[in-house]
Amino acid sequence: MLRRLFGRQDEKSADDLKIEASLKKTRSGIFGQVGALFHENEIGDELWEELEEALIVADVGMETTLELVESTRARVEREAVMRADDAYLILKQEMVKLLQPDEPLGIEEPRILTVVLVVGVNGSGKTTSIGKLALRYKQLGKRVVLAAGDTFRAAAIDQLKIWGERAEVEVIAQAPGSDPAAVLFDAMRASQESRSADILIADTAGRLQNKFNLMQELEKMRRVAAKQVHRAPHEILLVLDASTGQNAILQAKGFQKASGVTGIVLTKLDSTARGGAVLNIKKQLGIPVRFVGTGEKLEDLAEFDPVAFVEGLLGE
Ligand SMILES: Nc1nc2c(ncn2[C@@H]2O[C@H](COP(=O)(O)OP(=O)(O)OP(=O)(O)O)[C@@H](O)[C@H]2O)c(=O)[nH]1
Ligand SMILES: [Mg+2]
Repeated sequence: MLRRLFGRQDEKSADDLKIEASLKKTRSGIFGQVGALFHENEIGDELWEELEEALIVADVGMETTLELVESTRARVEREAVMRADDAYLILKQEMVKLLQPDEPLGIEEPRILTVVLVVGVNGSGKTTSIGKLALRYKQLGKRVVLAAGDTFRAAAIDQLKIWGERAEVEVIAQAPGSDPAAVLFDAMRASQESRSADILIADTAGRLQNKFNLMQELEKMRRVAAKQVHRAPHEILLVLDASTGQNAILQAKGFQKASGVTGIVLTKLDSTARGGAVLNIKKQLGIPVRFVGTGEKLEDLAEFDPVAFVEGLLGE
């Protein structure tokens, strides 16, 4: 039903199924009770109050919860909806609306070279997600090259090379300790010249959003990229661990300020019951979630889809 309302075919895509499966923990937690609220109650103050409580407990965040409940309630009243089932559908629609990105993802737009910079705190899943993205775009027929911009540890370069081998794409690296901006510069040049790549994805070292010098380093990478290719980096993807809750908002604000962020990769959705935080992230930051990590393997990545996400969260 939700799908039909958004003009979608009834068949679920492979990505939709991954999203649904990775939300199992979240769905069987507090979100499982949201559906029950609508099945057991008539429309009225009690229902709205209980819904508010449930969403706050489910990590949707106070402000986002209040807005979501208010917009649902306003529509129920305006449209003179009488049945709780129909009100439930309106809640789902309001959630989808909240999650809908303002613009489509720009990675596949035709350009000389698309440059994607991947940033985030330590251990959030950057390098893993880059391997997964490489496979995804390779399978879509793009020529993908990876740049080992995490020069902080030798092991980080090796790790990216391993993901490059798995996805069967080339990795351009320099010695540990090299300037990450120089690595990016060289990789961009190489990608344009002999390799004629379509997409260059650059890894970066994990860093805390409040470390000024390290954030300056990202800004330098961005400047260097912009000099080489018009409007590069075209996407700056912030990788957030789905289980970090409220701290994810702080991380996003810090990175947004220092390096700019165009989209979010939300990892480890499979290993947390806190998937509800996605609603809050979009509302508070206005940054769209573009991909979700649904496991540790190469193929465990899904392009984020609001309808599939809401269905995964609440059931159909
Ligand atoms: N379950 C699960 N684990 C994930 C996912 N994405 C990443 N991981 C795990 O998270 C851990 C950290 O992943 P990395 O890719 O090394 O993270 P990173 O951000 O590159 O880390 P640093 O380079 O040290 O900052 C690894 O154990 C990954 O297997 C995911 O979507 N689901
Ligand atoms: Mg890494």
